[in-house]
Amino acid sequence: MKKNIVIVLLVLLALGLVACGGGEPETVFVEVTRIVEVEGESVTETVTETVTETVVETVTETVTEQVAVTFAGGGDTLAQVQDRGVLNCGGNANVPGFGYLDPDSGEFSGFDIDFCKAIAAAVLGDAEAIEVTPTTGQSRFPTLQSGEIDVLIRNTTWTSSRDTALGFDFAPVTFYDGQGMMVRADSGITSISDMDGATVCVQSGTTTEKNLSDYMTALGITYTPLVGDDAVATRDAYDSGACDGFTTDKSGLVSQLILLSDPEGHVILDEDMSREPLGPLTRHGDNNWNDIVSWVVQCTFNGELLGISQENVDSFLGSDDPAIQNVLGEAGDHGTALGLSNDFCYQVISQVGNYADIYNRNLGPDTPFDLARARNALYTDGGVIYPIPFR
Ligand SMILES: N[C@@H](CCC(=O)N[C@@H](CS)C(=O)NCC(=O)O)C(=O)O
Repeated sequence: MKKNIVIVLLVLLALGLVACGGGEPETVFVEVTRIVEVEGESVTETVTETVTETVVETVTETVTEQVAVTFAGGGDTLAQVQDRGVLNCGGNANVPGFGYLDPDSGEFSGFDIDFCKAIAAAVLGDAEAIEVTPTTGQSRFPTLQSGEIDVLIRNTTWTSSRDTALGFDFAPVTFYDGQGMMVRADSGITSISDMDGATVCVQSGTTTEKNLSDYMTALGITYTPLVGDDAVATRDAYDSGACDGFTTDKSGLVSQLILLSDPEGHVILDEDMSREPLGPLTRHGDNNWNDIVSWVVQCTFNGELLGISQENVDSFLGSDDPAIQNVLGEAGDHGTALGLSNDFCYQVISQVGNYADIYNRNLGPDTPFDLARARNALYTDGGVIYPIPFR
């Protein structure tokens, strides 16, 4: 029987949010609107934690609720971080290569975690002065809104609603991604158009859910979503055979693949179902803090372009090249303009590395992922990473 479920989550910040520029935390109301369209057979759909409804015929229903969220406002995040002596990053615990909590060591590692370390190196002079709060697709935005973390760096797609209504500002994209589909190698599925009637495992609170619906609708095929609350639940459902396909960002699929019980038995289809520009984000209301996060990312890009790596950075000190002097803080006031020391980018590169160092350490040929740079190569190598000049 034909069944389509489309869940659209619109989060609109109510009055008062725009006025949040000060340092004092305040409570605002977030209006959550979910539109559920169900066609066909009887379906029981949990719309929120507290609302369960049974739908027998085709309906379009809007459930609106007011959720109290403490919005930390803008404030002076730099001063707070420096007073605290620790950078609070929102991260991911379940995506090896990007953000992963090793259950044995209790340590976080990955590409996104390294950008958290890079900010700590720039702001505190110590890449290890970080505290990572693991977040799921659902929990990440309230965690940033409430001020529990200073920055969210966790495979999060830059979208217009997150950049506006949700009250965030993005820093430059650190990883250009696209949504993909994983299937069993022996399934005979070679493209998503072969998946009519399939069950697809997908995680809640993500761009992934909506993209899946849009993509399947455009192909004119039906499917049943099996929605997991976090990466582990979603992966486990697929691994147990409950779904024919598993969809998320391709970076996430590459990462989850190595955690399946039989990694060899699965393939990621070539198709890109969406654009997923992933990057760090900060709260509205603190432009300087967003500039700091942005210029830490730009520092890693510029380092790669100029050939300044973690290994050789000291050999560039005292260079005659103005571009290198500006990046390393030997010319210009690029650090003090941000409230940092002028050598902040030297600290980033020497303690954490340039973009290529970070990419290769976590995702490169010597890792289980061996992810080609592709779009994430510098523009000089055919990619779209285009460093903004320190000038
Ligand atoms: N980039 C997408 C998807 C991000 C996402 O949350 N992906 C999942 C699947 S890989 C994840 O990271 N889950 C980790 C967790 O819930 O622990 C977005 O920003 O909505």
